[in-house]
Amino acid sequence: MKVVSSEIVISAVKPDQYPEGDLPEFALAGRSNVGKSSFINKLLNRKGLARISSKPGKTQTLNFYIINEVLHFVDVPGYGYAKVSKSERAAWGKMIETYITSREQLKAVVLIIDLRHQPTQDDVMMYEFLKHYEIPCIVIATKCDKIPKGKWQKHLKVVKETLDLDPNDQIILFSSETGEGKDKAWATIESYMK
Ligand SMILES: Nc1nc2c(ncn2[C@@H]2O[C@H](COP(=O)(O)OP(=O)(O)OP(=O)(O)O)[C@@H](O)[C@H]2O)c(=O)[nH]1
Ligand SMILES: [Mg+2]
Repeated sequence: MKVVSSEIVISAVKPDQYPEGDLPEFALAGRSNVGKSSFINKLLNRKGLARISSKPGKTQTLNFYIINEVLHFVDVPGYGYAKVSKSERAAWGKMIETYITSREQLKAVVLIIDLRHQPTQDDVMMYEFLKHYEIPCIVIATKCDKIPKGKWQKHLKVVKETLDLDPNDQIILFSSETGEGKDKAWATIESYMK
């Protein structure tokens, strides 16, 4: 997709704040600090639209972005950040669950995984949660710039096996640094818009 416009619509914490209308929507999920906001910025060719931080836990609300007036991206707070209280974690769980299970416009979740490491228990739980609710999933194996190209396939295999990836779900090698996988990510997202 050639992006000609992108802007934030709203930072929401509850359903009555979600944007109205029926634009197809794609939500970003993944561990805190894995690169969800960087993925959005790379796809939109915008350096600072989605907030990025060296500190985990930067994104704390559901941030809705509108692209070319035809679709929404939703930046979701990351999971697995240790310095979060039990009550904050429960509030996060509730917010995500409400969004994912009730949002009819949600076409697919873009699950961001760090290609360098085996997916964590939280990653596996998130993937199983999505499969339980029959939400299509696009897995983005990011930070591939940190791994020599000759090892990409080996790492990809570990990610697929650990998640027990559904053959219907795409997995894409990606880097927000180099732009690797950007065209494939867009093509896959567009295939879910129809
Ligand atoms: N080398 C490399 N670094 C990346 C990549 N993607 C993200 N980063 C870095 O990883 C850190 C976290 O990126 P964010 O995009 O803020 O991560 P996030 O998942 O949105 O984090 P939270 O909002 O805290 O959940 C930043 O320092 C980014 O520059 C990538 O593809 N390659
Ligand atoms: Mg973020």
